[in-house]
Amino acid sequence: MAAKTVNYDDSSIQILKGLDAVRKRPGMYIGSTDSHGLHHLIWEIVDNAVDEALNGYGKKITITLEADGSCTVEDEGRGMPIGKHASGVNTLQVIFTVLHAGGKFTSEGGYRTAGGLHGVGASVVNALSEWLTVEVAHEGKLVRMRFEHGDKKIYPLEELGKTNRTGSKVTFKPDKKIFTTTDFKYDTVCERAREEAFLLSGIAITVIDKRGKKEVRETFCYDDGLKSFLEYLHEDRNVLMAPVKFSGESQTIKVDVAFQYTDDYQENTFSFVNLVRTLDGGTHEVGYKTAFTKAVNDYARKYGLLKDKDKNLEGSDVREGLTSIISVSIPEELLQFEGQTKGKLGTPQAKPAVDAVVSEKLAFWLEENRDQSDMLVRKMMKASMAREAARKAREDARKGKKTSKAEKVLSGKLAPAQSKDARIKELFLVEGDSAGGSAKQGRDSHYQAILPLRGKVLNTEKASVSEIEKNVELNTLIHALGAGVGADFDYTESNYGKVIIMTDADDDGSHIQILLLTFFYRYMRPLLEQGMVYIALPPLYRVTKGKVLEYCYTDDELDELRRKLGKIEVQRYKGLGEMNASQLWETTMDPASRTLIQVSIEDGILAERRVSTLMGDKADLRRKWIEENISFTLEDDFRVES
Ligand code: 2B7
Repeated sequence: MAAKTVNYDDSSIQILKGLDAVRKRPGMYIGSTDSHGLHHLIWEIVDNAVDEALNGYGKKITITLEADGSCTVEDEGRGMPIGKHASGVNTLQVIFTVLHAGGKFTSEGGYRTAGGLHGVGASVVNALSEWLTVEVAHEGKLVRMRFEHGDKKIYPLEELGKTNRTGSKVTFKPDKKIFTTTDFKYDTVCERAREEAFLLSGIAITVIDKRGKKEVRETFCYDDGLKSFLEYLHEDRNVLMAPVKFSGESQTIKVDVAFQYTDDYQENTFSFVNLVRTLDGGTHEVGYKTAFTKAVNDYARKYGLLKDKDKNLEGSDVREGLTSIISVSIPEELLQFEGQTKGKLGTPQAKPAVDAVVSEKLAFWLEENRDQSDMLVRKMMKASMAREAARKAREDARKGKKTSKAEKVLSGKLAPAQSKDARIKELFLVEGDSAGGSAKQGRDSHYQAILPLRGKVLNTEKASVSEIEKNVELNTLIHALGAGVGADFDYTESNYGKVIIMTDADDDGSHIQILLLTFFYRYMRPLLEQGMVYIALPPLYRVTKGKVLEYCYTDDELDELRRKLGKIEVQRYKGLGEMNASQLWETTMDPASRTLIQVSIEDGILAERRVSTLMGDKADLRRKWIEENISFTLEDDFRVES
């Protein structure tokens, strides 16, 4: 981020560094040079267009993925400044060739709202592009400028003529030498465009893809964005009320929050700072939660729903089934982020600001909507009683009955590992008893434990905690991990460092994977967030030719082997059960030769929608979703890494 005050030496060093610094270390400026970094280029440019729109100029932004692999962003703002800059050159040239030029132009009394940590601007995009053109309609003139490899070749500003409209248009072609991929993903661009449109009520963002045979386009525009956001998230859930939204401003911090209850058990909070997601929360979330819990308790006491003898409702009771969106805009000078990935807001002022808005407006809303409020408080009291009962049961268990219960649940099912070191231990969840038997024989029992899964795994998307606790398979799994479940789950207490799902490579196997992942997503999410869940990849084929024995894990590998070896003998594995213990060890369990797929959550919002669509109780939506996403594989739901 640009320093607020720069002395002469600093600024001249910056200019001397120029764009080569960006090309040398692109990661420093855009995070990475993979697909993620590539798409970042688009958002850098779009951020500027969004800022212009937020300043009140131009409500339409268009992003076009061009046939030649370039990307165009267009707005209907005032048009970037095109006059001579103090330094003597054209202002457009400064914008696109001087690092950190951004902030200096936005001092029109407003502050940069869009963009978060990497808000480094147009020059970085130019530096990482083979070429970039900018067309500006400003104060009656239409002009154009072109750059190649950033500042390597700068064409003089061309005057194209007169115009009576205003706006800016930037087209850039990402540099193939810099990025590991230069293939923009239409869906990725749409997802983010939709999210920005939700957060920016009234602004229309259109995404156009001109690369295919047929042009595809979608426009995202919401009059009441946060409410639409909740409707989108809850499309296939049973909601208990219409979405509620509060807005306000406190000490230069703008606050928008919206919430809605569903009949689910999970709480979900999506928070944003200056349009950027704060995955790890921070002071704005704390302010929201504190105020929410207090307002509800005050209401419940005032109307005698909570009696004097009753304890207050806890935050987790209040938020059971609650989805919240918290969006704050904070002036740049107050911005402060924390944590390893800088995904946590540290700005102290955000807590009282959000607290003030929510306290006042929620208290008012509760009073104005007595029927709904009473219904919600009764639901929260039920959650509170369930929590108390669970706590009591745990306490009883701790007083002596625990070990016997865990032992009873696990006896005869789990083949435990000998080591006491959780970090090296692996828990295999194995489909079927026969494969479970081979796995038990073939494993390294020092650190590998086997839990065979019989019968169907429960669809936890539709089940309550008590149903889950009664389910034998999941109960066994919970006890084997020994780290609790739901709100009580603590991954640091896990008996295993890796949980490995091992199923047949067929439809049933994928279904079991999805059911287990759904359970982890809903009830042990930190396990996924910590990257502790894996999927084992058993081979599809056993190939022999004379004395040569090889295993193939994909059809491509098999084709490759055919090309290499000519005529071969191929055995197709229909299931894990067809392998004997030593084959299973060698191909699927031995760390020296196996392939594991690590499961992680790519994007909370997408995962949320996909999990609920796939596993929810609205079968028609599920069918529609699967039809529309024919390429459905696990990778679509959960990002997987070998
Ligand atoms: C800080 C740099 C980036 N800027 C302005 C004015 C308008 C304007 C911009 C923009 C992206 C793709 C098409 C202000 C210049 C800031 O100063 S950036 N429009 N659009 C944009 O980047 N779109 C501006 C005051 C008076 N006139 C124009």
